[in-house]
Amino acid sequence: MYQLLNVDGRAKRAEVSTVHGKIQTPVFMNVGTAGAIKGAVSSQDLKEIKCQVELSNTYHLHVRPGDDVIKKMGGLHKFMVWDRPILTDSGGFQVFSLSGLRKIKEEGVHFSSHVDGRKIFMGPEESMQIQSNIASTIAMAFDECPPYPATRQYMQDSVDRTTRWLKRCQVEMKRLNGLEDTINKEQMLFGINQGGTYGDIRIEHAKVISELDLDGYAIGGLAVGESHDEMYRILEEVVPHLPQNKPTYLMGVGTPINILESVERGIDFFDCVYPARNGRHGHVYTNAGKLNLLNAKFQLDGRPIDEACQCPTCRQYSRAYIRHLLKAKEMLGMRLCVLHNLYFYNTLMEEIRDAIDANRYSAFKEEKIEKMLAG
Ligand code: PRF
Ligand code: ZN
Repeated sequence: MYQLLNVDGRAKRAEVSTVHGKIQTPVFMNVGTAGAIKGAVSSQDLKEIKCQVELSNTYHLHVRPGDDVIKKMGGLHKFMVWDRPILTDSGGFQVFSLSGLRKIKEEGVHFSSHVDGRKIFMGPEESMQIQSNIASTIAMAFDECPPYPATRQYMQDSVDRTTRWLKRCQVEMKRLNGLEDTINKEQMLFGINQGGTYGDIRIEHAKVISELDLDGYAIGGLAVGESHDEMYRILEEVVPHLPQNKPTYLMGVGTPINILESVERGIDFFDCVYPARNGRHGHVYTNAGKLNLLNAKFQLDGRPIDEACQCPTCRQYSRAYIRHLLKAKEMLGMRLCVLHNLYFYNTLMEEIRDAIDANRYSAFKEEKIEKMLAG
């Protein structure tokens, strides 16, 4: 259930109700691909750094430990000790980006596992079955994320197949939610809009999938190599054709500036590996831009990463100490940077929500971006 709380231009402030509690949007989902945020971050840490939604991957959990294991252990919430919402990506995108040889057919995709090379088949029904076993709060439809660039003909054929797959996902999800031994019988399903940078294909696809009355709508196939301006143009064209009374989710995006710009174009949900990945490399975000803590100038710097930050890292540790840990390859160095970065993103989303509530989003966005670029 999507309750719109305020609209400021095209920016939306809403509350999404789920069986695992309410989600305040706009929201950034913290990526824990295989059931854990990389960098030794626990589920308890996630609460401390204001994470509302954890995101995991169907493909990774199917390959290891196996969704049958997760089901036997009572579902992913119990398994990873996390009681807030979990969104699972469908496997489509990961199959395309991770596995070597793959063959796309009408029934689904044949590919080999990146762990042991074992042959695996995944189609819309398999993806729904795996996500039902994982028992996430929100399941994503099984789609193809076409490469960039792709010819118009390839794109049209791919989008048409993604539509047929979506209808099969919807039928299968309804069936699974009605089964006696399904863990989460209220699992939600989000459809995914595709079409690359072809505005007309995207709009037509958005209209078709909007008819299906899904629980939410994602925009996939962006941030795959096109320019930021092209991505923003597509959002301006497509978002108005998606249901305004449902959540919209921009998959795999992005930098703080990408998020600020996309909220202004009507997006509610985001996810991205950047904060965790950058943190593991000692690259940290501040309100005055990014810092590389490996830089020699931080050797004797007793200040926290960001003076204004209230995260568990900044409340106690100095730049100099964290730099030392990173240099010495101590795991704690990565962990402290990842905690800070995720807290930074989650706090940015809080500020975004406050600005929309106060009808000052546009001015807030301009100020925020100016400061980040000045650093
Ligand atoms: N499809 C799915 N997951 C995704 C994408 C997509 O297109 C993207 C594209 N940025 C990220 N994650 N299923
Ligand atoms: Zn901090």
